[in-house]
Amino acid sequence: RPIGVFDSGIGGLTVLKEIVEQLPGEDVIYFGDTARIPYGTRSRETVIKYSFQCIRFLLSKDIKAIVIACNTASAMALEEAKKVFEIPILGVIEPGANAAVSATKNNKIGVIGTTGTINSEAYQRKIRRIHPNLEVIGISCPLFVPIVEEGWEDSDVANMTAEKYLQELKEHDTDTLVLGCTHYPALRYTIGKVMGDRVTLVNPAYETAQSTKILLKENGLLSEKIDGGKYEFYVSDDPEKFRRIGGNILRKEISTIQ
Ligand code: DGN
Repeated sequence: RPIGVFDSGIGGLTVLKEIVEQLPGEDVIYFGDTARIPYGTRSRETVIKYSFQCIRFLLSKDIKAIVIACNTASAMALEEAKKVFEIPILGVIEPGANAAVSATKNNKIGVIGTTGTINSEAYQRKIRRIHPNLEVIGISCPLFVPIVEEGWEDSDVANMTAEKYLQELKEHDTDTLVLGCTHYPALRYTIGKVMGDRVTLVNPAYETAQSTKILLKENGLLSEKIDGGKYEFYVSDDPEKFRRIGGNILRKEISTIQ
């Protein structure tokens, strides 16, 4: 049976990409809620409602586990979803927080994400719960998502925007930075350049694929195939845009979208 992955839209393909690389034998059904993106500016109630609808859609496809690829949905809806649905379910926050705590040497961690993710304090709380003495600074970077969706991730605009958003983290001498939004791994070269070599960038998409493997193994659900996973895509609007930008993120052509 496949793994179900959902996101507010296209960005969650950065998580799918890691699952494809790290778990090549797993079949995946991906749902992108492109009609209702962005989740990042919506209230907690709305994000929970939308996330539950995404989960119910995936459950209708007979999946074995769910990965919430969207940071905003993970921040606001994961705990609620775990109470309601019995299927193994994983978000991106905990894997990202764990990796950040392991990486920091000076105990100063920065987290960047949508306004919803940062204001929810989900990363900040999770990190402090793992290690109460860490300093965590959260900065919302709402302009990064449209920059990536324009394909401008390595441009002057991206560079200037990153300089402005990340200034405070540089002043605080943050040595570890969590890329807490699905789109931000696409900006890692620009962000890395602005933050400097000393700073470790944590990609929750990568960490989530690692945690997915562990979750499947613990539940005896790991596929017996070692490669040849099949991928099915569903979107709630604009399949053409999904194909164009999504193909770019996945670095391969998305043939069927429903
Ligand atoms: N997928 C969202 C996230 O990771 O927070 C970003 C896109 C959005 O809904 N704004």
